[in-house]
Amino acid sequence: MSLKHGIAGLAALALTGLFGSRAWAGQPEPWQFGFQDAVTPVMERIDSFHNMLLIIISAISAFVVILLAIIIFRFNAKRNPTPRKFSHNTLIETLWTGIPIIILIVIAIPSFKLLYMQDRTPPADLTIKAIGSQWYWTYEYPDYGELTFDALMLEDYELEEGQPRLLATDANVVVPVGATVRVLVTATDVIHSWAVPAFGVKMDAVPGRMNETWFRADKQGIYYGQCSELCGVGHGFMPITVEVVSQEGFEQWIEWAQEELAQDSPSDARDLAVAAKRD
Ligand SMILES: [Cu+2]
Repeated sequence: MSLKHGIAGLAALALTGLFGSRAWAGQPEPWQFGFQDAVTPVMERIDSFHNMLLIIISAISAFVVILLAIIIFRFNAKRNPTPRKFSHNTLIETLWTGIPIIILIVIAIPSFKLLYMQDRTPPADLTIKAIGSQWYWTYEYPDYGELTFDALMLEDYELEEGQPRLLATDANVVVPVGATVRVLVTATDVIHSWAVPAFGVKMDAVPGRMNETWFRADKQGIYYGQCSELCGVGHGFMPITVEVVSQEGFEQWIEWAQEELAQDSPSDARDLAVAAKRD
């Protein structure tokens, strides 16, 4: 590989890291640099906020390193044997107080806007309830009557072509593309966390408490996430699979799911299923 190609490769890698453009949407990939591709407005803003912070912290680090280098080389005991002994400089002191304040304000404004955007659910087209248990998720679609189902991780031998290991589940959360989805998050036993990186969503699932978050996926596809709060030995094995489909596809799925998935889901059956998976 020539030097020119090497440098071009490095530059491409750096750009991919910064601005993220990858083939496998919705799941991590080997040697991934940066975030997964954003498919919601919230994640897009998280991406650009992250990129802005990266530029600011890189500039600050470079500035400090350059100052240190100047001090080490120009003002060491050999080159500068008799140091001047003044203290206080009004201009410099004003600058080193004022500039950091300005930098913090520049960071705080988009940060608060983003927090507010994540926190306020716009009028929702669909509500989903995600209930974390050791170690699987239960989903309810309260807009569609009794529709409730459990989603357990697929074991290696159950995987079909194209399903990622440790991320695919036996039942997917299905939502229509472009719909504002309110997600109510809670848990039955310990604290879990419902997180999907491509959506910019991560919400704690706390027993006895109902948390709320939202997403609007603007691209069809399958997006994977994982429980993101240490919840016991099965913590790494309770993934989240969200399938974003067309409106017609969603309506068909609802019809199918109401017949196929919405068993009365007694907890005994659920516990048996979990026990069988873990053996
Ligand atoms: Cu968990």
